[in-house]
Amino acid sequence: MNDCIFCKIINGDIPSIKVYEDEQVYAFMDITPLSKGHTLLIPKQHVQDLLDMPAELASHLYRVAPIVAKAIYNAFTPDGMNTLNNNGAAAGQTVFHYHLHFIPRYGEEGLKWVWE
Ligand code: IU
Repeated sequence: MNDCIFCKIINGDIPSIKVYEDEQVYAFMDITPLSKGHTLLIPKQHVQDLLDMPAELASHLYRVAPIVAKAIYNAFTPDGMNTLNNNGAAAGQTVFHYHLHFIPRYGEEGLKWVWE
């Protein structure tokens, strides 16, 4: 999709820090991280949200999710991690290309819910 910022990241038109890539998905560091190591995993195919995602693609993306999570644990050694995705503006979605957030949590900060 021409005006989609995440499609531009996948195409390399906008730079990003890559965490993982294969034929179907791409993971990169969030540009405004909620915590150290905040990463997004996205399908290369433009899919607006979870409701728009073909089952096979969802299956592949969630097969990759533990690989991304382990890479973040290895690199940043957090104490815990939230994984979540927002679907629709009412749910807080601001970029309308599906993305799964990986938000590492550290010590006492891990007990606070910072999604406000
Ligand atoms: P949301 O679930 O749609 O609210 O999350 C969008 C995320 O995309 C948010 O964490 C942004 O910081 C992130 N992001 C990014 O990493 N790079 C960008 O160029 C833009 C948003 I625009």
